[in-house]
Amino acid sequence: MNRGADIVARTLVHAGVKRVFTLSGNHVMSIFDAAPAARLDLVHVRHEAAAVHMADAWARLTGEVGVALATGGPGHANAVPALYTALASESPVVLLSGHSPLDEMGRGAFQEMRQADLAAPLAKASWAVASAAALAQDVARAMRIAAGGRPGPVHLSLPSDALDATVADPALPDANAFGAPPATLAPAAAEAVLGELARAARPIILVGPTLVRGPGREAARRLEAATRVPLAGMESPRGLNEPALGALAEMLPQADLILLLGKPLDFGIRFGRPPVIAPGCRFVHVDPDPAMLERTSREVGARLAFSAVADAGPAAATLAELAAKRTWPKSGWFDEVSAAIAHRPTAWATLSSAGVGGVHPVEVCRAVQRVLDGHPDAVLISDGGEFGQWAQACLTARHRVTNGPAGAIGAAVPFAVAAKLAFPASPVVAMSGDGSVGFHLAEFDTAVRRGAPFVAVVGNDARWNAEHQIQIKAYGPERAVGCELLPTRYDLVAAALGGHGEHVERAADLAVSLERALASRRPACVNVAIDGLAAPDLSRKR
Ligand SMILES: Cc1ncc(C[n+]2csc(CCOP(=O)(O)OP(=O)(O)O)c2C)c(N)n1
Ligand SMILES: [Mg+2]
Repeated sequence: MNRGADIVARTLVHAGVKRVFTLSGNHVMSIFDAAPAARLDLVHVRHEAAAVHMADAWARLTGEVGVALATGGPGHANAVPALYTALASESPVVLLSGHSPLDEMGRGAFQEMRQADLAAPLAKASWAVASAAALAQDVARAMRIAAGGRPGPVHLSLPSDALDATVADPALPDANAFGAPPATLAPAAAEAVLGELARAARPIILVGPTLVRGPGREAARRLEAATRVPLAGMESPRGLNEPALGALAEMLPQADLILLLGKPLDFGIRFGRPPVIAPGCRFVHVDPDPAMLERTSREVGARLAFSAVADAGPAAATLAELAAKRTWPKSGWFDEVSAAIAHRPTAWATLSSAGVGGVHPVEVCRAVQRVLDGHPDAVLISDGGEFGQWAQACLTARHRVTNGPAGAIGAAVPFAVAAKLAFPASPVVAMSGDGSVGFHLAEFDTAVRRGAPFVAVVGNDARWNAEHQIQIKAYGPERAVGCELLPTRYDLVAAALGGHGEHVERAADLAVSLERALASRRPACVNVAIDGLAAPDLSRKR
């Protein structure tokens, strides 16, 4: 059929999209109708924000554009907030939303809403398709924008009359309409960057989210290995204090040159100012977005030694290739910074819970790490509060999806569903606080229907501990208010939704519970009564 909805479905499949994450609604039923014939898999969920989170995790784990589909009006409005996490994590997501018919706009149409305006601040681009004839090219353009430069979410509203109309020319866009050639780093610019690194005594490379995953991460690691300039990935709202970076924050003030590679100068490094960064430290900035380079220049002035526009991944690859042809000065700096990043208190290795007040998060992580170590392609999801900080301090896996620089809690369960669909043979473990896991518990139902058996490990301290910790530090323990929760049996909720539940009160039971959870082959919740500790302190200055 040459109906607009069929063109949309066929265009997506033509672009390599196998599945969309969606929740039904009047405005998009034509696309649901078109999906089977186009061989487009509809993963239908329980909340539109979860669909966007799934598309986000799918994009980060596969490198493909993740596509979410919501209905118009309230469905769209539910989906929009989840774009913020994708935006901050530089995740190429396209949110397609149904929309009132164009010929009823301004006349009080059903669920009429200025949808593009609503999504615009959280997206790289946001618009409504103007006619049925424009559908295919607009879908291609949305995907191209999402994947290009600094990747990120794009929103496209699809008016229902355009979806229902017959399209006169059903030709699909050329394959190259779905992606633009990357902006590479010119060899002369690359040599200038490498020259700055080579001349510095204590250089550090800081990279953004696209260089901590997939092929970008491989290129970044090659660059670090060739230059022996220490490199750190930054994708946390806690900036340099991300627990995965150990005691890096202690080394940064000693740096005399920082290469920002696809990493904006922002709050995460305190805008390049002392005491986090030395007043004399110089910067080199390579970024896809000229506005980011201008912002750095405004912030640090003449301390910006060199800048160039280029996409982060290709720039890292070029730099690595050219760096391998140079000889690099030997110094102890690389080992010093690496040791700081690797720093974890030695007591953690042998730490065991007293048995009162719940299991220590380090013990939970020790048991989970054994699961992750059991598979070369294991996926770690980390979300939510102080427990998430312990997880990020203690756990490593080949693939990691966190709530990222946005710091928005609650995406663990939808992330885990998408991760299991992307890596069916891998163990997928989602670490979440008890507060955060409550946001999207209903997605256990989606996981059961889709046969996506992940394991959610809930650190249950019966409170919103991260905020409780702020209260006791800033206002005093007697003024802590509004952050208490109940020791809810989230394991029983998962079981009621058709999954598997485990309740753990003693560290000694963790291993066997995790094993049973994995063996159940159902989406599982391991609900652990933990000691509600503040996030780990990784400084060595104590
Ligand atoms: C969407 C969103 N709402 C609120 C916050 C503020 N916040 C950050 S951590 C946190 C508490 C999380 O509680 P829980 O998941 O139980 O983890 P815990 O800190 O208790 O380990 C809150 C409310 C946020 N970051 N994002
Ligand atoms: Mg909690």
